[in-house]
Amino acid sequence: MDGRDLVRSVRVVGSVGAAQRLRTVKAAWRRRRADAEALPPRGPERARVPGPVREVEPGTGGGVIRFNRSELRILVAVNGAVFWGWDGAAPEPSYALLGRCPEADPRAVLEPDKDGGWRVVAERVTVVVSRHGAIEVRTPGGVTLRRDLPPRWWEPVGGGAARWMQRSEVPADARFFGLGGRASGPRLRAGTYRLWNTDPGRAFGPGDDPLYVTMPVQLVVSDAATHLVFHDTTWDGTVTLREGEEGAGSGHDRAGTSELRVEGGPLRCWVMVGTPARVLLAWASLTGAPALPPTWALGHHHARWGFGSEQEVRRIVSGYQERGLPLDAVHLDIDHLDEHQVFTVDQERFPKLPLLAEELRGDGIRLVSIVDPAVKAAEGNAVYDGGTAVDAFVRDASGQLVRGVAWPGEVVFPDFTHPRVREWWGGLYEERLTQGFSGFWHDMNEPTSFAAFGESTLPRSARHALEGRGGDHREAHNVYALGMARAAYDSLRELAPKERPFVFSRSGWAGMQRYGGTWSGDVATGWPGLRASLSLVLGLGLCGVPYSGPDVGGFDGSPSPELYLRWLQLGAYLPLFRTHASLRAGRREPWEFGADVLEHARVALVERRRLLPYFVTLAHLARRTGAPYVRPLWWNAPEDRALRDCEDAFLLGDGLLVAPVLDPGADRRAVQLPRGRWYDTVTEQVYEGPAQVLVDAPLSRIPVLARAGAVIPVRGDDGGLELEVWAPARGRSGGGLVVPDGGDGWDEPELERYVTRWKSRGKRLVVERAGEGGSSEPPYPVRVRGLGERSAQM
Ligand code: NBV
Repeated sequence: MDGRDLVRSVRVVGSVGAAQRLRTVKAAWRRRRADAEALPPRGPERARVPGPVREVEPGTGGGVIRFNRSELRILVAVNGAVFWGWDGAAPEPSYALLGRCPEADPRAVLEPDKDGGWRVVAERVTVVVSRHGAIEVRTPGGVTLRRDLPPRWWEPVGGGAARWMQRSEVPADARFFGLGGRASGPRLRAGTYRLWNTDPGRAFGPGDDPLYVTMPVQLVVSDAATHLVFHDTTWDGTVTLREGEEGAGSGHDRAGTSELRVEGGPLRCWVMVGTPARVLLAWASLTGAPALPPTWALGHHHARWGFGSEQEVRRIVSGYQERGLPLDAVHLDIDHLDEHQVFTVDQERFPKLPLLAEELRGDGIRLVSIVDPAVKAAEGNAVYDGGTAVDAFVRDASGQLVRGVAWPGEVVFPDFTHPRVREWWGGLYEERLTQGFSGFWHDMNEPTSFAAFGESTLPRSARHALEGRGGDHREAHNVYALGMARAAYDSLRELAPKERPFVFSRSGWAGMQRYGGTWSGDVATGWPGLRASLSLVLGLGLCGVPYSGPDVGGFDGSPSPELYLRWLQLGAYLPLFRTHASLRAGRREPWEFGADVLEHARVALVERRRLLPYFVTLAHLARRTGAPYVRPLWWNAPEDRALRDCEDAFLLGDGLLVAPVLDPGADRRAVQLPRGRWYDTVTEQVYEGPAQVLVDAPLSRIPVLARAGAVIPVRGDDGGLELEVWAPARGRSGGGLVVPDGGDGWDEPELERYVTRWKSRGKRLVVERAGEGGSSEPPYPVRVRGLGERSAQM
């Protein structure tokens, strides 16, 4: 920590000193008391299972199967997804779907199965329901992908929310992914994962769970097929996973299991079956297309808690400019606010913010503002007064405002599950736009309320509108941030209609991609934190949230020069590429780690800028298809078990394979290659997959391989678009998609398709644009690489 940081942190610690500590003690007691009064401990409960089947009522796309003690509604939708809900639960209302429930597929019919069971046969999946309510999901070829045992409910005898449990079996070879952002993945090993958005309260590593974004979304990959299952309930719960074991041909396989226990809410789920790409497409069609970030948001961002003044922001920006290092956005944290109050500016330290924003914009750099949901509970604070006027803040069961503690001191929390509150809150972003901000960074929205003991969030008994249905925080907690993101996104579309909103949010839930992305949160500085960064991005992508990235360098402490560099090199290939650190952390500017690191960091930053058109293309493809930019290696070959178990490398789109260095002291690393020919993009050395190869990884770069035949749009030296083409193997062809940058508005650029193939018996490589009226010359300069064909000595 240097002198400046020390002074700043002393100032903050001083201000969160004794008074704040006392508030957190009081708030914790208040929380405990409120819950004890409004949510008495569970008394005697009655267990229930569906019992035997009684009657069946076929309907379009499925029907209703009545059991003695429950009824099951099944629906096959036109996008191939299957829905079922127990106790008659329907797909809507749903925060994940938001009115997007697809139509029923009239071709799917409910018909009798053997042993008194029933089945629905659809194009891509068959669902078989046994006479006691076990449900099997099978491929059209008849392989079972998932078997849900009959569920079990526990109902309080005196009434109230029923808890429930659903146990499922998956094939012995299956691997689990998803459940939101998990630090210990992307492959989720045996363990219990909680479904409750949580601020861990300190910098986290791979052992910390849950984190800020949890989702009841599992992606299960097995030899027979991939399936995604989404249990559409926002309530607190746990998922206990255990991978299966194969009996090495002995016929004694042990199935993998997943046991979901939820504290209340409907027991209903969606299942999608197919290839990973098909499944993610169906998921995006169900929960909404990922928002397209503005182009500048695909560049490099520099953030810092504790810039502390306009001068410091200028100093950092000049530092980048003087050294010729690309920079596209600067983020201002809570230290630019007036006493940490949301939608204010500290006029002493940031007296001319709009001017600063304008100057930066002139240099192609955008300003992003942090936005916390907690509002200082003080009359005279305009946001508090405005919110009070529209009755915006969360109340307890007796109708009193719920008071918590956050950075500004005693605070209240807007209820984002009320449309009126969202509208009011959304309007507040106008002030931010006037200050010159172009993007919004939602923090502390799990929501977090500091507490000396117990959970750091609102009382579970706190009341929420839940779109008019009414309920408490147990149901609203996990969708709190989703509502905040929706409020911001919807309003920004009106306030600044010419630009696509840029909103990213620490917490969220299924469907959050509609409004933007997320970031790692406070990932701990250290090699395990670096690994966790990749786990989060991959896992979130498989839950339909393609835009995310870590705090490059880690949130706390001081990374070694090597760790900082390796983090920056990884970050350069992730969708959100942002350097950020805590108030008390050491420096994070590329020039603070010595001359060598600066030069290597420059290479990474310049390469990111060169790849910007590729990122733009991937962002468009994510929006149109649901496919994440960053994909696990098994994306196109889920049946390849070696790839399925590989967690330290990823595909960036179809064309590149990135193998970050995640361990100290490495100057080469093993890379598991998918099938086909791959080129090291720096040495052009050729590798043939499937294979595990050893690749050079000097400090100056991490290995990035290009798929033979790939067409990658890059930024040429003149700033225009160029096509980088990696020669297909002789006799083979290749290609790639390009979506040109249509600016930051709402224009829909056309998707361009390029093909590469050998002609004249392997003497000439042609690159053509494929169109409806035949092929044509590409309208951009083309650079072919990999023609030297240097094979690796293996
Ligand atoms: O606003 C301060 C920090 C922010 O820098 C960080 O990125 C968030 O994850 N914020 C958390 C609140 C304080 C954490 C100790």
